[in-house]
Amino acid sequence: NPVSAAAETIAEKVKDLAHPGNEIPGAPGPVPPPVDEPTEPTGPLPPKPDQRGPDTYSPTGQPTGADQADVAQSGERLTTAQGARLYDTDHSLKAGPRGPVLLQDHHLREKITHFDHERIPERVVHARGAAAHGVFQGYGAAEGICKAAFLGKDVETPVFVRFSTVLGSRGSADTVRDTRGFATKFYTSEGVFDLVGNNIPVFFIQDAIKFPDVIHAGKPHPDREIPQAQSAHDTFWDFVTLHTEATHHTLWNMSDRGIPRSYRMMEGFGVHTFRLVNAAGATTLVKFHWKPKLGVHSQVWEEAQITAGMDPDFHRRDLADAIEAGAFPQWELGVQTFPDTEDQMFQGIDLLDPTKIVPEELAPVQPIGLLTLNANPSNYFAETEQVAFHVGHLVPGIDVTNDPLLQGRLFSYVDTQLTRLGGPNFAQLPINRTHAPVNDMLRDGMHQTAVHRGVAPYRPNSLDGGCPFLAGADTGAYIEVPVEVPAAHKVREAAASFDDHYTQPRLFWLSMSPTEREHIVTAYTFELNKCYETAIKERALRSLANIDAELCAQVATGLGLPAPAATVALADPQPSPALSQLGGRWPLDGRIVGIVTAGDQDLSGVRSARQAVLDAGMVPLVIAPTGGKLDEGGDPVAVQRTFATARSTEFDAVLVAGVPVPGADAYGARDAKVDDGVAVATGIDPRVLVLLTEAYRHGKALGAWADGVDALTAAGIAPDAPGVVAASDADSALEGVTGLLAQHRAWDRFPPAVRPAV
Ligand code: HDD
Repeated sequence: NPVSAAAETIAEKVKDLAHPGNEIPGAPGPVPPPVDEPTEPTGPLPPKPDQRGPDTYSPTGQPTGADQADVAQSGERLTTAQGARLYDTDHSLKAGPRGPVLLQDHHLREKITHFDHERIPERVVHARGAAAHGVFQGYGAAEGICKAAFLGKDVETPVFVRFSTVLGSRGSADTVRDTRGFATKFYTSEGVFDLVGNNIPVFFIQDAIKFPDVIHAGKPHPDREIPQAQSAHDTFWDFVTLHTEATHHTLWNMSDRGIPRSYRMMEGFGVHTFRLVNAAGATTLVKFHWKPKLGVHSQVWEEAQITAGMDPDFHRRDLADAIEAGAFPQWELGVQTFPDTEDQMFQGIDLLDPTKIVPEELAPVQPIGLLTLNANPSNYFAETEQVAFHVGHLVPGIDVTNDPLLQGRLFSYVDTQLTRLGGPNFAQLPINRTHAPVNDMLRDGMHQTAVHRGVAPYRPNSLDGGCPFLAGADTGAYIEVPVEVPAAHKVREAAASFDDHYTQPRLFWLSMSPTEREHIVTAYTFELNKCYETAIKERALRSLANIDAELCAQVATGLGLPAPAATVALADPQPSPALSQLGGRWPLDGRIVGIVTAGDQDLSGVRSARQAVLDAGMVPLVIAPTGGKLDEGGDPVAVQRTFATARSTEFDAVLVAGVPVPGADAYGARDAKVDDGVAVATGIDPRVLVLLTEAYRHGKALGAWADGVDALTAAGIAPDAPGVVAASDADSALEGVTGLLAQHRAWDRFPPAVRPAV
């Protein structure tokens, strides 16, 4: 009987699967006895392709690997999504050349339908970003306090870093005044570790429950949806003056930290205190810092505003250009360490309060590894847009603390990504895939790309050989530190130590140089003058009075309002010199030097300056009246910018090549058409005058040789003014400028040269 023969075969096949309830009804032969639940492998396991981890396959089902390009466009012929080759993608299928389009055109419908769905929701915060691939190399210095494998000596870990602004939407400008995100994904051998930080070490709020409030206040007004990517409006200042805990972060935003020169020149901070665990189980509290090798540098406010119009992609371009040119940006990862005491305080500073820093002079930042960004993304959407960071992505050796802001973040990230990335399987997207083997029991859901095999995605099981098994501490499991939870009542309260909102803002203010203070005054004055409500300006002044009387008085003058007295006793904190950006000399990698020339005069000087700039690891951009090439005896010099496309804000320093005497047709002069007094008098193209005066106003190093000095003079810049090098030849002009550039700006031009009329 064929039925009982088939049953016999099946029974034969399952006889080794010792599982009660597996009996085939009516099947002959004895059913094997049940065994105990397995707890470890009983022998070598058969290979299980479904457990190789989703990173082993590309979304198109191709095995991935270093030699396997994970790209759709690798084939020679255009196809549909189903792989059918196409002979035309430019014409819809029509009933005759002038006839109606036919609904049956699958390619037309597929192409347009897919396009219609190309956009996904942008991030609710940090929508505007730029990213790069790189490598992190551990120094081994942290091994005594942290068992994470990627911190081991010379261990190299691939990373992906995304920088961002916070408030603006995806298409907003890069150089707005804002906090910058600095999020790093480490693809470690023990799983993904994300360090999701900012370029400012404190946060606006102490409890995550207020996050929607602060973001609603900072985003454009709900009625007109303006202003875009700015904090200079009533709702932002309404919130930060009503929540005095926001004073510290706001002060950092109003300082030069709010307008970085480049992503490559920003510090990064983990903000919260984290808990590290070593191999013996001992714990240490730490704060993470990223220290840029190029130093911390900023734009000046007017420069940032002009850049937002002239080149809204300034930071994105700067990062990509530097990496493409081989000027790989680097940061050292460092930690400030604190004993893991019961109260989690350090010298009176509450380590669980995210509005507080620990000055570096009290707890030095100890370097534990080096980050190098060395490759640009190949596809913005697939990588920069789809990357999903999460403060909860931790590896053994790194644990969280009870900081209430951090605790709320632990919930928010996956939650927002479920919507943004359209379902629960975004960990399978190539950019999010861990490089460690994956053995989860997460199944199905929207956009599932793994082809899981086996029948038992649950444990314990006896059908898939009992796999997977649990790991212990000795086999690399993530073990939460069993920190004692003090007996307490349920409350909606913060610790009393969270109440001091002014000592640290005062510490920051007192640590600033006079120039940086000037910039802070200008920033508050600008932003508050953009508010309409007098009550908000007055409240802001009351808050400033509690930081410093001079700061308050200067801003009050600019607002045309009386300066109020402080309502708290001003603290007397020790200033922290590490907070100031001024001082020091820094590498010049990737700095942009504009070389202005009126045409083909002194081309040998231009050539030599260009070469010297390149030799110094910087980028020379030749600026001439028109594009094309400047020729003089067969060795042409390419022009990168014309007088119409160049704006001072693009350059870190400007050199002016030797030109004919004033009054001649120098610099593409338009003296006949311009009725500006200076331009008419000198014959210098007015756009060159704007370029030079702006560069001067923004504290940039300026150099000129031979009669190029006349162009400076025509712009009202004395050859012996601070930060100006008037030389006889190109080489000495560049040498002087390089020396100035190492300090980032000609600081002695500020103040009072750019002191605004507040
Ligand atoms: Fe956040 C994104 C950094 C508080 C909720 N956050 C996001 C990004 C950075 C930070 C850098 C962009 C990551 C990327 O490039 O994809 N966030 C911070 C820091 C905070 C902070 C340093 C305080 C110390 N964040 C914070 C709180 C909440 C969130 C308190 C919610 C309670 N953050 C989010 C989010 C985002 C996000 C809504 C938006 C997009 C995303 O996560 O994937 O979940």
